[in-house]
Amino acid sequence: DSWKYAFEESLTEVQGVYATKFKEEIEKNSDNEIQLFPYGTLGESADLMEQTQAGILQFVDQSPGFTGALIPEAQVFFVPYLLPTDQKHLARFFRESKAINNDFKDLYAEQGLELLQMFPEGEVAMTTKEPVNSCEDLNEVKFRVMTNPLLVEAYKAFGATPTPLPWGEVYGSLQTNIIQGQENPTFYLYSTKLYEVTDYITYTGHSNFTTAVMANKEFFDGLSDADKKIVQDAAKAAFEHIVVYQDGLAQQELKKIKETKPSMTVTVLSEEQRSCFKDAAGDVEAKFIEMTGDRGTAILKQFKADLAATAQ
Ligand code: 6CS
Repeated sequence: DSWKYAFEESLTEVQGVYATKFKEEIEKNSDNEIQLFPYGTLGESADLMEQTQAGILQFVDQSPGFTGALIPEAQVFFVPYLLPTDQKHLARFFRESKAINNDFKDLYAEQGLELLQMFPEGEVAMTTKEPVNSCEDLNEVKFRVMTNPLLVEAYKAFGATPTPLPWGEVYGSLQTNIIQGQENPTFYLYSTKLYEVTDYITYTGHSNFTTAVMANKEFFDGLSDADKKIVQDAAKAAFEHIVVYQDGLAQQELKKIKETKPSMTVTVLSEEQRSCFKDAAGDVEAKFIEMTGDRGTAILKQFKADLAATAQ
């Protein structure tokens, strides 16, 4: 059969590297064929999700940043400082976490989606037009976030004026000064040329970009057991592939940004400078619980237990 797989990035960005490996594995191990649809071919992230739920697409990569309204618990990724910055710890967490591999699977299933894999895309950095050395510097800054209610709350707690926008509007809105800041992992700042429309990169350590690959559940449930296993194994193989692929990627891409735009100011905030961002985390966590009730509380608890269990 021929299956369609859409994602939110280009073929050479992390989601594209994942999708390419997934396709290779499927095609190597079965007679099925995967057709890849990178960002821009089928619409914004929300459009891809609609098409997947309608069964037009068989596979989709949608980041929790855009899944918040559909699955409120998926907003847990936006509680600041919940995820570690250490890549090895993150990989172990995504590989072994019960919250990720069991609990979230059930929540996605309720929405007609078979969750295949969640994976990290790197520490998120803020890029802005003015320097950011503390929360005060975000005062009056219209800061673009993905369309996720908890991310809006996080940036409110950081002191900014959060502006939720789909990805396609970010570059132009920075260019025309409708927004003055946004956050994304380092590789993406380079690949999408965000450095052209912002002058400061700031690392606060508050978040790691997470994404999720899933299948239309009706389609997945209709597969033979052998095909189900091929799909699941391909998702795992692609995970291990992008973990290795991302080793050193952020440093490498940051170097390219500095070479291309020597005037770019890059700052890693000190512990002291981070304190107001860290202080905001408690409020955001409380908001998460307010938004998601008992189910969110249970996920958060499991998440923390899994993070502790995979710490070394
Ligand atoms: O900020 C965004 O909207 C985008 N960022 C990444 C790293 N991937 C896709 C997403 O649409």
